[in-house]
Amino acid sequence: MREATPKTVYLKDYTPPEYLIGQVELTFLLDERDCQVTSRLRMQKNPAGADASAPLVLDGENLKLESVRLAGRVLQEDEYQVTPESLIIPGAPKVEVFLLEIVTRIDPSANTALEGLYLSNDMLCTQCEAQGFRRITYFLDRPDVMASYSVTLIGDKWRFPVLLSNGNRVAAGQLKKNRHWVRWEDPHKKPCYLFALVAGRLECLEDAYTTASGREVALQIYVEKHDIDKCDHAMQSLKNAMRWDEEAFGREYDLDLYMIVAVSHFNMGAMENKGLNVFNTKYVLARPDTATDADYEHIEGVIGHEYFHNWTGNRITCRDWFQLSLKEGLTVFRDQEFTADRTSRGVKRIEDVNLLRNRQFLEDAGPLAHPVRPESYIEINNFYTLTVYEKGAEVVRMLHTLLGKEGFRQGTDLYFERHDGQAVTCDDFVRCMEEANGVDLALFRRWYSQAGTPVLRLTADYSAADASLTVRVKQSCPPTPGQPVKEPHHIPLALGLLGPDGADLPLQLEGEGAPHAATTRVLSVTEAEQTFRFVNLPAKPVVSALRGFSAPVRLHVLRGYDELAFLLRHDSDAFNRWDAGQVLASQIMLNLVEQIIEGEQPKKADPHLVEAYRHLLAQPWEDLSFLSLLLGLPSEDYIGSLMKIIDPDAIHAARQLLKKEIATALADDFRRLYAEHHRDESGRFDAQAIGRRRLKNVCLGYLAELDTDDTHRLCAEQFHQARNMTDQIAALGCLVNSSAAAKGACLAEFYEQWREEALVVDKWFALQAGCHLPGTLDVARELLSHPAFDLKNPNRVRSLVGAFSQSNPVRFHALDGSGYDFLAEQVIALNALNPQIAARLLAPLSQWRRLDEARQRAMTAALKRIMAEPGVSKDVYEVASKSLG
Ligand code: B3K
Ligand code: ZN
Repeated sequence: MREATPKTVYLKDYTPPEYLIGQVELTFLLDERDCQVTSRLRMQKNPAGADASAPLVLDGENLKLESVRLAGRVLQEDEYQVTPESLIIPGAPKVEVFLLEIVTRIDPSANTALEGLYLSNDMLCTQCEAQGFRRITYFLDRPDVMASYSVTLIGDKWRFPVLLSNGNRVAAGQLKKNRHWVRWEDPHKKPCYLFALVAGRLECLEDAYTTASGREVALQIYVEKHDIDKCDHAMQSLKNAMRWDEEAFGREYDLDLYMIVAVSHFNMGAMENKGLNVFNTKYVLARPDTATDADYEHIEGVIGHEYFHNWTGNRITCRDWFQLSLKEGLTVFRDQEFTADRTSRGVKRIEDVNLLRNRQFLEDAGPLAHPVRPESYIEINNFYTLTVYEKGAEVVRMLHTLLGKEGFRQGTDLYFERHDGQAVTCDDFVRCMEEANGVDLALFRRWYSQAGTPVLRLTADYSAADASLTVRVKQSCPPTPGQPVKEPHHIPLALGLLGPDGADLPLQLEGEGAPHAATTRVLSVTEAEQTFRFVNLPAKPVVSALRGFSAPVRLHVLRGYDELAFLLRHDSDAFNRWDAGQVLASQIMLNLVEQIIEGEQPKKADPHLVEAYRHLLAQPWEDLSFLSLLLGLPSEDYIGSLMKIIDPDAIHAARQLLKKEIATALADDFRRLYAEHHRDESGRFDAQAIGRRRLKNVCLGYLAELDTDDTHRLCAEQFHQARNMTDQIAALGCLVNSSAAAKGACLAEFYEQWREEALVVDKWFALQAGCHLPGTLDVARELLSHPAFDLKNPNRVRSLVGAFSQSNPVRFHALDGSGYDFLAEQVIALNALNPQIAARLLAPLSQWRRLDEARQRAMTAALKRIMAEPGVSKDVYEVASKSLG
């Protein structure tokens, strides 16, 4: 147990900084174990500070302080105070500008938390967001302190031939004892969380980009030597992103150089440091034989995301960390739009909503729920959440929906013009949207302050007598921690009406002279209950509501199987078409779940889904990726989220039964489509080839459910013949989850083939940990002692422990609690090494209230065991204590 309860930080306590830093000069004497950092800060008291007599308090953690010099004079030890988290200088000048020089030493090799300066393989690199800079030197480590930086890196020429930092490389030279130095200057003022340095033996892929206004930008991707053949896709993605931001948002890049470095040890996906992005290798490296189509798409998305931060995050940053969604929600929205424009808009929307509903909705319904703009935190790293990122992006998307494309662009233009170079708030962003469009978004702002997923209930009554349809909408929002009562949200409800032939009908509201120009219109729902009356409808229409998932809400519309099948067949809105299939499948599965819970052994599911799929498979299709999604069943987690008390065993059994039934009934169709689309197009990444692979592998997935010698052969054949990772891993996944005798041999073969490719080895771990068959926990435990397992590498931890606890509900929730024990043990081991990753891994245990009593006991016991650990980090403490409630 911790000795003291860690401190909570509140948004309401925000005050401007007491001191400002104008210029920063940093000199690093680089060494893996003993790195000396000299920091020269030009500072002054902030006239806007709240306390004229406040001492200078600099943040710092895990630093060895060597000396402090103020205005040229070395301070004596009684002139400053050092605490575990700060350096306090009471005598700092109150009026004039002064120079503060601090020398500290750090040990990057001991830094397993991967925050601050650390060692990844043999490379030195940094991660400063949110509060890692204070592990490099004493500083005002907060985003509203923006300074210009000059950085000199000094290191051994052999160990660190490449020396990188933010901005432009302005000077370099040789030193004695085989050392050299490089100086970097960043002309743009920035908060310290955007500082970066990288030093190591790296190879570089170079290219160039000419901006819309004709400036030349050098592009460089740095990787370890053996990875240089896997950078082409990342480079192309970067150029695509740069062009897209010019076209879609009118934003150009602002330095002469853009660098990306890929590192193997990284807590998150990537980091947008000014001019020097540091990336998890997972989001850079790709070759057709090592990366799947999904990997390729994610790489382009993340490269885009970090690039887009240059304007939404770097040029305009956050005033404080409560405003994190200002940059993250907006930038996720931007990367979603980028991918939508580059691939298929409908498919991208479905994938994004799937993530939101499967994961963010759970967060919003549990003890860790928080608003998009949180009001308090213990550890800010715990708030890089699906709510801040994905729901935050939905909030931005709703503004886009309400204001229209043009209005939204006027809002962002004003935002960039007004706030360039500033550290601002979510409210500043909304104000730009309001002012550019002459609208009042007072109610809309509740999306930033209220947690929880609103529920929208919709009923529609048709009157043949006056050819009208009355649509009634009721909204509510469940209580969340600290917010027992909610005000209504401003919900953009995009809606269409389908006629009996499935075609869209003209939309005319009562009182309007003519129908609306478009067949989808956005209704503004702002009250707890509202009614909309559509007229001129000679026959009863079917309502297609929340088209494109126009708001992050749970929609309830009472519909029969026939109406859902009708929408799945006809809706012109890609998202709603898919969603009708999801609702149909969910209802059928929930029915099976109920029967199983009541002790009946259902043999058959309702035939509506099979028939709907049969119809889909008989159609000609342009977008095969879309068809693949239409054929996908809702996840076990999603079905669980629809139940009062989750029964993981019954859900799994029901889903398996339905899958097998579909496979049996439609085996001929799946075989035919498989044969039609199975061809070698390795290395082709156009929409058609990707669509064919996707559909072919969905067919293979269903066929594998039959679990016969014949299907085992088919999978093994694909596995052995595949020349691209999409096909190889899909086939291996089928084998691992089957009874095929060959699966052990195939797994071993795969490992031998790819043992040198860390990212592929991650897939090998994840596949085994995600296997839904009994015995998986034993396999996972054994894999902990596999020579390739490494608790210090977050990707590896996620691929084993994360895959087991987050993608394998039936084994994780084993009734005897063994899955929870496994997770608790790993969280405890990680707590000492990497608290950020430990806290993230532990989140599934927060869902304990949704399960039955026996599981509740086991889950809370696991949480208590974690809390009782001596030395529990504040990251883990916050998640575990809030989970227990
Ligand atoms: N801004 C970084 C996240 C840093 C996480 C710190 N715990 C990645 C991104 O969202 O682009
Ligand atoms: Zn981001």
